[in-house]
Amino acid sequence: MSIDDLWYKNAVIYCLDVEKYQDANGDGVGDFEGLMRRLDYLAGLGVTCVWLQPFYSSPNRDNGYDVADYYNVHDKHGSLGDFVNFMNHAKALGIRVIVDLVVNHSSVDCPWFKAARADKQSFFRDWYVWADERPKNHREGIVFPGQQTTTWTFDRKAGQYYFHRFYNHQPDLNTWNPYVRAEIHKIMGFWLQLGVSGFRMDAVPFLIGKKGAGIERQQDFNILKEMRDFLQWRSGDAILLAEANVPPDESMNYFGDDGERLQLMLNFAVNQRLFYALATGDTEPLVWALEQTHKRPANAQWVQFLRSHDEQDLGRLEPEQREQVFKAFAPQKRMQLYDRGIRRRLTPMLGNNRQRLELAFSLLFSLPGTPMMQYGDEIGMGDNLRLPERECARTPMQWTSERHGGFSRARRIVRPVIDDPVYGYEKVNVAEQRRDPQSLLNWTERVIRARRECPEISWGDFAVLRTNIPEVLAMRYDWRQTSMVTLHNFSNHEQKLRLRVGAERDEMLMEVFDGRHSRRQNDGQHRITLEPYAWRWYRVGAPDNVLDRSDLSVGRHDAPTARDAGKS
Ligand code: TEU
Repeated sequence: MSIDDLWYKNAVIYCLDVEKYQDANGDGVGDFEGLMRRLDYLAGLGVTCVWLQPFYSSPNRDNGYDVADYYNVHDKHGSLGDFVNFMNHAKALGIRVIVDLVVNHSSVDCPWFKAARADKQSFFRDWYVWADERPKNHREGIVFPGQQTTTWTFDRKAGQYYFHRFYNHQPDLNTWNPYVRAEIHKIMGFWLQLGVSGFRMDAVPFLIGKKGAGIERQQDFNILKEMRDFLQWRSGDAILLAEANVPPDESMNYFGDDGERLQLMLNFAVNQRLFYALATGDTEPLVWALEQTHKRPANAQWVQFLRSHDEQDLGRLEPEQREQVFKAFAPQKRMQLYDRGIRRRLTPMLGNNRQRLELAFSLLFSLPGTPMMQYGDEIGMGDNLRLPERECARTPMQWTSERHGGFSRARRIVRPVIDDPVYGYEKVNVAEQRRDPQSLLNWTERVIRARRECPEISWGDFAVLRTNIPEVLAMRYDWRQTSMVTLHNFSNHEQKLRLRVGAERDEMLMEVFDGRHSRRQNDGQHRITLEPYAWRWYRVGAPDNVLDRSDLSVGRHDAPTARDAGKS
């Protein structure tokens, strides 16, 4: 096996919603035709994998996470034919596509639910979760506090209560029913046949849970193994990426001890502590999360991300830590959401400060794992807090300074494009930033290029290096005969760092971006001055070593061993 076979390890994932990306037919809603025309933009940026948020037939009461027909494209985005055209162009450009698999629940508009509620004897009745009485704990486990008041709602047609972990228009599927499991496989098979490279699995901890009134917490991880087996019989190199916001010590249950379940998991543990570190300069909880998520099977991988399409969840921080992040990044109540998170976009959270944005992106692209970016962050898009809940950060992509930011030529569009004086489309757009060599867009493109040339980060083992400055995160990556070192200064102060690298040939550190190399001092340490919020990526060793390793990235080498891949 070569490095290219485990393509997801060194991928750059870009998450987008077809509805908000590009409208080609002028009806005000983004579509596959429009997205297809923008694929060359994504290829130019260096994206290797696109994650599409739900584009299926849906009443769209939760941004498409309420699916009515799992086997179709919503007609506002085009037809299945347009989808296949889009897939074909993505393939031609070498871009892989993964799609959201939302099978913890369906929409109330799904024909399965319609049949289930209409008739107690229906084959579909047991596809959902029912109770005659409303369970006493029906307020426990609500996901959207403030918007959702219960997890059990009475359905008059059915004459019973149904369970819904999320909004009441999203009845939970009974995933312990073998027919439901078979249907999930069928859905996967359908989209695999159309060429997708895998799935971002929504709400995995809930999906595998046993559901019902008065049932003790019980999870069936075998569901994940069954899905993985099915997936790989149908398409050997396809992947499952889990959205599972669970404590680090539960993560091996999702990967499986021998990597037999899901290949990828979003790293929520690191994500929350990363924002705490950005807010306070205190890197200790981040180091803890990195070390806690160090262990993984050789074929598995963490996905690192900054902001997503959801709120910035801070629910796993200590209350006082959470307060500090709120104070720094969301000081007004209207910027916060669900008592646990922040609903703003990345750039406004960081005060539109270029140094801090670069620091955040440098971390995204150098923390151990596969980076995933949210559409629009590459140009520093803002948010519109007048829009409700999480919608504020889901506005149309800003392409040009024309009307609606070049997203659509329609008079009215699906959501207003941002038009405030700081983040409005006239100032912040792709066309403008293309012309400016120093723009965030061009800078991001350069970082992605560098990142793709650094398989040590995604394939190697890593260690956090202890230094004299607690506000600096210093890391070393080792893979085969090469090593890298990254430094990130979370503080607003210049720092004089003393660093012991502890790798072979560490007398020279060769900086990847600006060429400010470092030579080891007689006492065995490097002395490096870091400006406020500065970051550095170094290759360890003199330039000949740099040449050696370019040979490693072209895929002529064997599969990693467990030792290579950071088994601890
Ligand atoms: O989110 C599932 C989920 O569990 C989240 O609510 C998560 O716990 C929370 O946002 C903390 O980050 C997914 C989608 O990402 C979200 O947009 C949907 O609303 C939700 O599923 C329901 O389908």
